[in-house]
Amino acid sequence: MSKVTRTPAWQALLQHHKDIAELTMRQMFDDDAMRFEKFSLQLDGIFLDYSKNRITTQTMQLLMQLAQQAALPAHTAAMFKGEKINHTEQRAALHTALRNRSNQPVLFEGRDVMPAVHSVLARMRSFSDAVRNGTHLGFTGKAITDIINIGIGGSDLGPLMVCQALKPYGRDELRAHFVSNVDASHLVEILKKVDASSTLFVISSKTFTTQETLTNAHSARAWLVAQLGDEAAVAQHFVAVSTNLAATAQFGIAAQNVFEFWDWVGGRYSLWSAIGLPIALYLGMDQFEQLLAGGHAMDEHFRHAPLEKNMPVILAMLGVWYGNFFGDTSSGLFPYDFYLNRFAAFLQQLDMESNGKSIDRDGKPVDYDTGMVVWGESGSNGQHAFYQLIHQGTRMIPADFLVALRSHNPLGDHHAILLANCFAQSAALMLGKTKHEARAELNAQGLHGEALEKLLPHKVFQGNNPSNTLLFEQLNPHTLGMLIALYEHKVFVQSVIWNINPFDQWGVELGKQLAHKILPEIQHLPDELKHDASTNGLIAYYHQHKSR
Ligand code: G6Q
Repeated sequence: MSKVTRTPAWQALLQHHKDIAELTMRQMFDDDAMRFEKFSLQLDGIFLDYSKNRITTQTMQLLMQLAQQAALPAHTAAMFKGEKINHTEQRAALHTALRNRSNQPVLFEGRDVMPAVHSVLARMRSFSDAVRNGTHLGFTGKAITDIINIGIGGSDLGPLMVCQALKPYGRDELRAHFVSNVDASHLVEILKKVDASSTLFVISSKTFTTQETLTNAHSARAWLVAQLGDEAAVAQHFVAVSTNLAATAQFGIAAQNVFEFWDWVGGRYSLWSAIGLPIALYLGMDQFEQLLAGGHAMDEHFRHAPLEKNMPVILAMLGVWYGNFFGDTSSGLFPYDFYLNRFAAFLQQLDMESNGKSIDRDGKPVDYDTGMVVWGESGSNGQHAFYQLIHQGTRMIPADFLVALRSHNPLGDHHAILLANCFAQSAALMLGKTKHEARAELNAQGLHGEALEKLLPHKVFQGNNPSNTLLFEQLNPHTLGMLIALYEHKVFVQSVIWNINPFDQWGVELGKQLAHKILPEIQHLPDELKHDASTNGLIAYYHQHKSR
């Protein structure tokens, strides 16, 4: 038995799960008029309703005991203190320092990292100001109208999601585009939309060795030089964001055009660093700093609020409850907000890359489940597609609903309808529809006898599907910063319970290695292929058929 499953709280939760597995939320709401007040929390304009969960007061107490017994407060302190908690890479995880808005120093290996953080932020400010106010011009003297970020994974998803989420804070004359896929179609389709003389490329790569990014960057560079007819144009149109200054120099980007960050910033936690440069360019540095301030506000809450009043801890422990005790394998994220279209994709990386681990911190295989599959998309679209499975499928899928109280586009009844749909779905998932209710409904529609009995089972909804609802005033940079940090810390808390390292990603590295090995064989068929029969067969088939 592992350390985690041996804890008294884990053992008690196993028994408690048996005790309450049959309880319905419908019943629990009927029995307790204060349930909503009891299981909800408000923080700086974000309101969390977690009353629609399969929990009692005792459940929450036991979950918080589990967090204590897993030494969560000590692990949290270690992260904020810059200890090398990413032990497989011997790195700290100090993304919180990037958004540290206090005057407190943050030490890493005995040195305060804040002066370096502030210096890069100051460079981001002066560069983004210069681009936005027309001081930094293209090679032919034109103002920049289009920014193209070239990066992938952590060097793409965060800035892309934020730029989309905060579109109302951008301005029409400056557009942000994101190229990540090595499939040339991605780059080509975006290049069709822009004019080289007013386009700025931001090459974002922590390592500056990622095949997809470098391939796209080289092609973009060739395109720009061809369009503007002069190699010298590159200096005005290319900047880089990286920790690998030797590689950016080798690519030909002058030192003054490189924005640095550090190996204590994980890729999927890097939007707060210079990787956020496209955000600063697109929205302006003031808005970027508001985003940082939102992240910092959540950090302060996470560090100092008691566990039972701590938003990331509550969300995390509910996830543990469903994943480890109910055996759920996936969780949904449904923002009822068009601008949060890419939030699920961002969270998918954050959560699944961080907690998709099966070896614990002591190097032993875990004997319990870790990260769940995270998926979702914005509502109400999902209602017309996959929600059916949550309502009437065989699996329980805990879900988070996110919705703003005020829309950026108050048009007629649109927002009221959006809210109504959001609230109605979480209610329906919780309540379901009993046989009795379904029968009454069919009766009212004029159906009786055998016909009714035949249809009846199909009209019953089991309900009791848990969800959280996060309400926020309006999707602004501060709120978004809080929401992102909320989920970052949720993921961290779960990693502590599961005793795994959420900050490495050897699976990503594996992909990077394998592609390098096969590429030469795609380019030229060798005399002998030494992979498994399927891979050999695919490579051979490609060579036989490519010319047709
Ligand atoms: C993130 C992962 C991964 C990474 C990309 C891009 O945490 O490590 O998604 O961000 O593979 O890596 P580079 O930024 O080094 O190009």
